Amino acid sequence: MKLATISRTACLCIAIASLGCAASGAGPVAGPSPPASGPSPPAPAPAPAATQPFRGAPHAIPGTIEAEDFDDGPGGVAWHDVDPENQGAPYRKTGVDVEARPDASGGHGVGWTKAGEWLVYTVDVATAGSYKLEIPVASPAPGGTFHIELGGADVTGLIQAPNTGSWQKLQVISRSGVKLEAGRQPMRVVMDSEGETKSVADIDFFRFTREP
Ligand SMILES: [Ca+2]
Ligand SMILES: [Ca+2]
Repeated sequence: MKLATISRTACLCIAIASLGCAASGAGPVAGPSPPASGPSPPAPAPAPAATQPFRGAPHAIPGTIEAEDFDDGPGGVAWHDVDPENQGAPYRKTGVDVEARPDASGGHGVGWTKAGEWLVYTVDVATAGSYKLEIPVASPAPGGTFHIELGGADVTGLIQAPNTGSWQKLQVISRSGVKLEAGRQPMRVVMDSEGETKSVADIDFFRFTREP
């Protein structure tokens, strides 16, 4: 029983020492909470997600927009790609698959396109009105579908990539009567479905010319 007594005494001593420590202010002392001075200030609003035109200037319409010259910005903002790697040429450091090809305008195009992917291009439309749109694509079998939005509106409807005979053979597909509003705005190319190739199509550029 003597042991138990000592033990109890030791516990009491430790307890008293702890209290003494807390009371002596040897550590940081939590004082009373300051009186509430009203609601805390609102957190600063996050900056709006924005993209920057590739090479600094928006793409002019009428004009040609290289598929590989999508906006600068992070994934999910300037582009979306289903795999994080660039499967192709080291043209840019993003997840978008850019291919080098000598038959393409600018020596490059976008390839390995998959449903659900999209690309944003800041454009500046000089004049509102009706435009013809031409797009060179390549696909060795019936390809998938995609559409193009300007200022958030679908201006093309679904565009079907044809069988051009080979990944190495570009064929220009076109749309007439594409109605555009004037001014600087985002153009978004959206990959909607894959074809027999398990891809949408290889795409070289988007060319807009004014229609009468
Ligand atoms: Ca990729
Ligand atoms: Ca190109």
